[in-house]
Amino acid sequence: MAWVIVNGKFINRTEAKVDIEDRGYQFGDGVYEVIRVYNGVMFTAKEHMDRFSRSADNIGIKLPYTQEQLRNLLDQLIDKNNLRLGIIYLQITRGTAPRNHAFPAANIIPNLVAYTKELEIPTATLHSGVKAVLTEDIRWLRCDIKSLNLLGNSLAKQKAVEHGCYEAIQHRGEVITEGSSSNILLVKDGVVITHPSNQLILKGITKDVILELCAEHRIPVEERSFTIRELEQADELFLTSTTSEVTPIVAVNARQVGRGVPGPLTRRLQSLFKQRIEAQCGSL
Ligand code: PSZ
Repeated sequence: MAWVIVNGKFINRTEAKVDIEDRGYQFGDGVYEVIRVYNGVMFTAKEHMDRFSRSADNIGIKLPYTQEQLRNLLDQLIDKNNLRLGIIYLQITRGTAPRNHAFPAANIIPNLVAYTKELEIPTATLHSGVKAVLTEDIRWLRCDIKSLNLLGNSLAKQKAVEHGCYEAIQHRGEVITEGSSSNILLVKDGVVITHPSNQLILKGITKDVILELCAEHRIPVEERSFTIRELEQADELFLTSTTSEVTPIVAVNARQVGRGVPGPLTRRLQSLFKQRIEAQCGSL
């Protein structure tokens, strides 16, 4: 049986229901996290808790638990579901109230849910790399908030699928922002370049681990905006996310990146990333 958490209670997946006037359902009025679990242990749990608190805070939702209480609930969920390798999905909405754009009264009770899913490490794409397409970034200007409103991201990903690609790389005019559900990093002359974590992108936890690893290993990094043209002339390109880890991108809009195979620095960062996971969660 699959257990889920609804407002602090453990219930059966099939018993969990959403009210039609939940503001998450009607307005996308909520925020979420996806947390990777390796060997039954959450990877970068603290960073995910911090970002969840920040996202909720940014839209004026007060979390009903401390980070420690929440982490404890999620650990219990992992145990009850015997989850070894997979993800936790966690979301909170402003709550249930008669439909009105403006926030309901301050005493509204937020709805928090969490569930788990088994998920393998994507070894094939990590090894061979993936193709991507470019698409205009049509999203709002607070992409730093991990909001439930994913229509822009979803339309971008659908374009990728229709082009036989794994990911859509978004750009605002000439500037590359991020993937539909990933951050984008390029390598040029040994330097890792990626968009700064401002309001135009999500501050990816996987990306930040990579930037930390770069600092530790004296790999030069530039956090700055870069253009479509720079992306086309990159030596190496890769995307990062909780589930895709460090995935090489070997073609963009059907043109090969560098030599058209995963590059040496990408490979090195994949290996350092794996060591970091193993240090926190045990051997894979
Ligand atoms: O399972 C999936 O498809 C997942 S799990 C996490 C994501 C997708 N995406 C996270 C994400 C994102 O949605 C956007 C717009 N930018 C960057 C990222 C990467 O963030 P982290 O590394 O924190 O997962």
